[in-house]
Amino acid sequence: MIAWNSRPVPRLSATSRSTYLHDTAAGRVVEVPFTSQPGLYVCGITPYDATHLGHAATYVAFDLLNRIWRDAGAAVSYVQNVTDIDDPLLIRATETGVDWRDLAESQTALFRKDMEALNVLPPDHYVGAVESIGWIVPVIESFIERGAAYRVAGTGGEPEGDIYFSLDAARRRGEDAWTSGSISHLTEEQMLPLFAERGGDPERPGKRNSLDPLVWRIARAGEPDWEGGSLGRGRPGWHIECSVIAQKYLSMPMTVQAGGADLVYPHHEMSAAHAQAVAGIPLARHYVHAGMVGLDGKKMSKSKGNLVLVSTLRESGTDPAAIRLALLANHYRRDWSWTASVLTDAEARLDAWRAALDSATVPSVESLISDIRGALANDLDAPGALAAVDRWCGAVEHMAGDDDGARLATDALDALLGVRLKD
Ligand code: 5CA
Ligand code: ZN
Repeated sequence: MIAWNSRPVPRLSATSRSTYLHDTAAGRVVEVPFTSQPGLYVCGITPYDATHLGHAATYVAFDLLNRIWRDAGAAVSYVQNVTDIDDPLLIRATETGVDWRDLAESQTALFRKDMEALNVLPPDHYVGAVESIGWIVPVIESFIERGAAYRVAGTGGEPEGDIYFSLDAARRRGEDAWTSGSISHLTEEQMLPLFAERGGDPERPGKRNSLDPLVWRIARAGEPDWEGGSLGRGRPGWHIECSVIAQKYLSMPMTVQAGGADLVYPHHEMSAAHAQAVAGIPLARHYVHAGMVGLDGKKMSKSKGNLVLVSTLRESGTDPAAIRLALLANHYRRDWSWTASVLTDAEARLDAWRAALDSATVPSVESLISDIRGALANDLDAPGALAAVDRWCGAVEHMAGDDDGARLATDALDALLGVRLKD
């Protein structure tokens, strides 16, 4: 798939340095030493309600990681998927009477525009589930051959041939480090309701373990299906999609697997289990998760009818740089709620920064850059970085003179925070 366009990123002079990130699997902030070619995978959208502010907050958060790695001189490999075939997409298409392909295409197009407006750097590989099916099928075939996956009989109106990954088989092979709470640290009792809520089917008769995830859904009348070799026609499960796409484009283990906290279990744990079963190598060195964004204290979801879309704000004339600043004002790991004042505060801040940067006599830009870098390297502390810019802007003197400093500061805000004061 084609990603979106990147605005040129100003280059600042920099030296390599470590980043500190909260790793969900480790349960604490860990040092991520500098590597010249880090790999980053951020789970992409299921294209049916793009792009709400929760999605946007997650992509802006990991855009900061991409930016600070690049600033430190790394050649980042960034991969993102689009879940362009899955049950929720088909359900929405049926509900709205739209062809699922048109829904996916139009929502992905909208997402691209939103990301570009928010100045989120595009992934190097932007990959759809549909275009990955040819790589996924042989992986599942090899699971079956090695007893890592099994077919379930047709029962209760379901056809025969759905294929599930066997957690118990993985456990017997000693791969349970990746299947039993290694990332989420949940007990099986805690996993069960989450598994059911997040696309799993614990009650499906014939499964060996109720937490086994679907890897291949055999063809059904009225649903799209693809050639599946010895699996039979069908379509892939969700976790195998991200696992295979990540393994195709990134060297394993990748540096950081990222997404919202709703993906810790089962999605990231199962994707990691699949990767371990393929190659005996962990999927990622670190698993990093963004908090959930709500609206006025409630979870933002289509079913509650309380989605705030980036495109709606843009259409009503909101400056995308203000939306980005509003998202950055909340630490990525917190759960927080969008309110009208989050945006008005960001607009006021943007005006203050623009006014300060119009001035010619600015305090030391080196200290500003080092404060922003320091804050971001400390578990992507964007609010800390914004506070440093606020302080610096407060010390600007409004006098005529040489404006090289203002130019450098403007470049630094663009390169490190992705906030463009001028277009
Ligand atoms: N296609 C899958 C990932 S492979 C998916 O979760 N799609 S999504 O459209 O539901 O979400 C896209 C990304 O936004 C995911 O990383 C998800 O964790 C994140 N996300 C979804 N809702 C929120 C929210 N309310 N707050 C923060 N991040 C969110
Ligand atoms: Zn994913």
